[in-house]
Amino acid sequence: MTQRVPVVEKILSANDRLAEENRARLGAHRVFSLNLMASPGAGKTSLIEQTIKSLSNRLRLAVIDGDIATSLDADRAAAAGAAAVQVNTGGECHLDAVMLQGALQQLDLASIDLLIVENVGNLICPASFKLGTHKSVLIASIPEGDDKPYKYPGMYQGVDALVINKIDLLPYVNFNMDFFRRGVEILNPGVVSFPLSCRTGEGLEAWLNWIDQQTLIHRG
Ligand SMILES: Nc1nc2c(ncn2[C@@H]2O[C@H](COP(=O)(O)OP(=O)(O)OP(=O)(O)O)[C@@H](O)[C@H]2O)c(=O)[nH]1
Ligand SMILES: [Mg+2]
Repeated sequence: MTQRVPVVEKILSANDRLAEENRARLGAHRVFSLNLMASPGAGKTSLIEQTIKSLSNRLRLAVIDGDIATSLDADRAAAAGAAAVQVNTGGECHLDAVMLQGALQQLDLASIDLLIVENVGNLICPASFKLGTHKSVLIASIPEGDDKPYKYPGMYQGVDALVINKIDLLPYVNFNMDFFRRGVEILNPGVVSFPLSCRTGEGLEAWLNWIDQQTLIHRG
């Protein structure tokens, strides 16, 4: 008789256990952490750069960047003024808890207040793999189109905050904000959202206040 082995479930539960360990490690050093997810090019690194520039005078920031290849994003985070570690997933479309564990070992957690993890650009796989971070944030961007909540529900459902980036492009793109927001509301009622532009700086203040507040709540 053929036996079915629930391999995927086992992988995910092993990942969950490691994610708990990561969470405990971060907690031991009072590091508040964000998992930033989005499609490729939505503006994850741009938002990280803006966040570092605005908050590094009062918070000690570190960034872990996940990409299939290159250290381009970690280089940008380092140039903006944060401690930065690049993880190359070698083809995997998401970070997982083991990768985060390895990256955490390369950081001096005792000298970090806020850790931002930039996940691999993708609206599917990152939603399935917990990392152990405290809050997850999704960045949507105007040129992606207003139908993305409907087409990628798993990602929109699980996040704690939503950034809507590139609002400077609203006059040039056919993006129906009401339609977009209705889709978000069905999946994630009341989720806090930050329409902003990393390019012009419009709306950034509210995002920065949220991070500040969350870091304060977490670190007590
Ligand atoms: N017009 C406009 N362009 C933006 C904005 N934010 C980012 N961009 C541009 O969008 C492109 C992608 O930005 P990144 O920050 O590299 O995006 P990312 O999500 O980190 O990309 P990957 O890491 O490759 O998935 C760059 O050319 C940015 O200059 C914005 O608010 N408005
Ligand atoms: Mg990036």
